[in-house]
Amino acid sequence: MIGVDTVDTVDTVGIAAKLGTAADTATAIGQLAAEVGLDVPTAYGVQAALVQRRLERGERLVGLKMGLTSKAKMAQVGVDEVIWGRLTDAMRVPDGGVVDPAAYIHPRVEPEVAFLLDRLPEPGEPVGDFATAVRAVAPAIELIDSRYADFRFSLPDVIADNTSAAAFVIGPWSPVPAGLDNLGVLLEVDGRVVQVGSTAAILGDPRRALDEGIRLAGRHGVRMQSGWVFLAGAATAAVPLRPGAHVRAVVEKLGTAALRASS
Ligand code: OOG
Ligand code: MG
Repeated sequence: MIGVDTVDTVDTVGIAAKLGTAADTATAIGQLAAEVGLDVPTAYGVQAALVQRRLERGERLVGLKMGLTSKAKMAQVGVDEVIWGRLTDAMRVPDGGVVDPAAYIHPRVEPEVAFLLDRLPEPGEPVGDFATAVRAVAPAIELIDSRYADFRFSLPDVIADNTSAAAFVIGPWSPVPAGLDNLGVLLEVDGRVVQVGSTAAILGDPRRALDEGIRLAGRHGVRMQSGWVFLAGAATAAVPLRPGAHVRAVVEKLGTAALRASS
């Protein structure tokens, strides 16, 4: 169809409804990008429509998350491009809080570093002074739950699915430390260390994730706001969240974020 843009031929709202229902009913669906001809820009359009459904039922946008900013994550899911997604207030679980694993399809947890955003540069400008752009940093846990069967997806599939975002926990905020680029990261389940990494795994330095987030989200007209949370991406592979599990993410110098799964 000469002259017809994919954006016009793909039913972004219909695809978003499928993904939204999959999440609401904790029922996996098959991958759909290849079948409907979803490219990356259109997939971000589906993501916007998917999150719009949440906003229409009263949720608030509270931040952004980066995905696949570490090699460990890229290797785990077989997609090697940095991606970004949107966070709403309903996804936030208090530190030490409880989640019901049965509310998700195949939940996984991963250790992250969170930033509390302050004064951000104009679109297209580099972050410049990180301590001006970011008010505080914290250890965090992200709970991801791909809506696709077997946690398998292509790049446009995972973008459309809001980069598997499902829930997140932020530990105590600290002032921005001098260096963030080589802090030890542990993920513990029931007191046992299950993943070990370093913040260096996150694009060499998690501060780079913010530059990437501003650049990539800016392409879609999304501008981050003061007071928003920013998840820089997991430093290690994610692990399945089993009923009854006690999960802790420990980041050197920043402390611990914790989560429990009901049984
Ligand atoms: C995609 C989301 C990746 C991260 O921190 O790398 C992500 C997925 O693994 O399902 O959140
Ligand atoms: Mg993540």
